[in-house]
Amino acid sequence: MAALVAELTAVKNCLQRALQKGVRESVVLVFGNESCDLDSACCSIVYALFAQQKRENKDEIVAPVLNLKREQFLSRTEVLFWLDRVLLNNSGRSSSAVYDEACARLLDSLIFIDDIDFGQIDTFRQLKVKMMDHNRLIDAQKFLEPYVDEIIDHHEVSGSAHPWSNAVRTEIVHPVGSCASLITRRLRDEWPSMPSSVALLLYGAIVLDTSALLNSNKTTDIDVSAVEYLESKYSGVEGWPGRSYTDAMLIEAKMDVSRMSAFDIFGKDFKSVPGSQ
Ligand SMILES: [Mn+2]
Repeated sequence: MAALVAELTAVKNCLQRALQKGVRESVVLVFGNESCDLDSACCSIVYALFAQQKRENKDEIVAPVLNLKREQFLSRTEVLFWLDRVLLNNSGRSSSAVYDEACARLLDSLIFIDDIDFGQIDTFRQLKVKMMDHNRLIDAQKFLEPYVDEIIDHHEVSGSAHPWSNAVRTEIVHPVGSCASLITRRLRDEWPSMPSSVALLLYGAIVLDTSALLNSNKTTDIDVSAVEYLESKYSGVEGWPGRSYTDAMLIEAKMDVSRMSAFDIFGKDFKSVPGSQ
């Protein structure tokens, strides 16, 4: 499973080279929303890996972007826990132990918003932005609007006018418990061979967002189909955790604030996207 970390690291290195040397590359950035909850983080990573597989131009760099600053990420305890468990196969560690040195490689492989010098994007041959788990750019990222070419989201579209042109491919379905359910629905047809670790990233996000499909206020048929599909295809894979165990682990990890500073705790639930979850 660590193969995915190597893949993410390679993509990040390519992006950094392009940014530092002003190489005229074609770049696709796959953003989650700025809460960087488990849903956003997993959708961003999984969809970037998918788009990378499917790209026609093999020189194109497709990179997931975790939409918060690197220093803030340690407060997303359940995200770090899940990435550590799934991508580094650390099923034995308790959530409070995931901040040790073994995580350094994982953190190094991830791209955060402050890793990108947006002053350099004019040097790219082409830039495309894909928005996962949000459908409206925050003010600080409005400059990305001309580059947006795809949106997959489960939030309600606020405001009367749809801000996106017809050129933007949108799949905005509300209500759905988790954006990861929409991604699963898409990949079921378009990437049926996705590795089990990719499937598990999506599974954790859906299970946490819907309380293992038991939260009737959030769970929809799309979430149920997604979970049932993932379980039917992957639950026989070694290390695949059961539905309720997955939920319990993620809740425990989310509650684990033992390594967080007061600033992180204060900021943990801050979101400025209306309706983000
Ligand atoms: Mn979401």
